[in-house]
Amino acid sequence: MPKAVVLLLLVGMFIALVTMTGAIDLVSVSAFPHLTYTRLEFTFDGEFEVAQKPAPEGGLRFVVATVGIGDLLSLPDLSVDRLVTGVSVEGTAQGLELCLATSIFADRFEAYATSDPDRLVVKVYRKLVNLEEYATLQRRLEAVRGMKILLVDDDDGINNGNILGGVDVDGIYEKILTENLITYDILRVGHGSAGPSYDKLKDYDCVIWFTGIDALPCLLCSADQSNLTGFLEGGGRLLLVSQNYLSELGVKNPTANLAFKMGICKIKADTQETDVFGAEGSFAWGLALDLDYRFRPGGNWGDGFEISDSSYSRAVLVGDDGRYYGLQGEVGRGNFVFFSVAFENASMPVDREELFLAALGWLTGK
Ligand SMILES: [Ca+2]
Ligand SMILES: [Ca+2]
Ligand SMILES: [Ca+2]
Repeated sequence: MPKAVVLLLLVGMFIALVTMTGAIDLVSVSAFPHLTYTRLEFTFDGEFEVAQKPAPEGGLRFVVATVGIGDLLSLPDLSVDRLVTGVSVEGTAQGLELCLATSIFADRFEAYATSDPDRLVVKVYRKLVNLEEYATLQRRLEAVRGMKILLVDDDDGINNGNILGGVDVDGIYEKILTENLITYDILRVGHGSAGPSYDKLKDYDCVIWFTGIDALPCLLCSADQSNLTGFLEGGGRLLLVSQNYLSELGVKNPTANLAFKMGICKIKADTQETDVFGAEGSFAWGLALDLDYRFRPGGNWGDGFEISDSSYSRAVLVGDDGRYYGLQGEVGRGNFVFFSVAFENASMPVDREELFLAALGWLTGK
């Protein structure tokens, strides 16, 4: 037998052995009720495969191919939840069956897996039964569509000319805008170049500017910052998404930069916070973002910050660590929304879209 074949056989046997002995357990089930959805998290102690199964009796049913229930498993009490009324776990021949009983208020749902810890996250959304609420959302969308929008792709990705290490995240923004029938112009900032001039910006009602994983020296250079400040002072609306603006800014010349005008005073760089929530009283109230960072291009180098006591800006996103990760406010006659997290890495596309549209909707209010 050739050596290569023997090696392949040995590798095959090894893989089979690992698969046989690699049974994993479901170790916890948690529920997190929110305003518009209920989120359930099933945490396993290893990698799992899951498939949805038809549930003729209603609700949702999933089968996890690798069987096992951990010793300390306790199920959350969902007796007062409006969307998910119960959860049950049962071992069957096909694998572990997870069943969620849903109420008549529940509508669509989404499920996705995350690693470290290995979790199955299921979100069950509230039905939009309220016509007034629906009309409000439609009016918001109409207002957003009414703006002349410039999308500034400053992620320093491959399509910006950074062919040796760029990661493009522009597709995420284009998809949300296109799917919601929001028209826009796009401008790609070339690798190593500054962004659009003030003269270019002032032709638009709204500028959406994102920097992806871009870092120094051309992340958001002083020309970009003064152009954006001029745009805001003249009455422009800005949505800025940058996970590295604050960390690269550091402490140099804080009085002259855009962050200072936004009211940001203290920065904690690159916290890698993974759970951020909509702040009460902001347009994001009730939303939550899971920010994955281990297995995604583009990392998660979000920066936490505080705002000065004299600032009228308001927190939009707050992290588990109590720091701010998003801000809304006014500069001159204009208004802005700033996210200091890798918004592109949100595990749940529907959260990302909801937050993005809520931000644009809030900008139209000025
Ligand atoms: Ca790009
Ligand atoms: Ca740049
Ligand atoms: Ca950063």
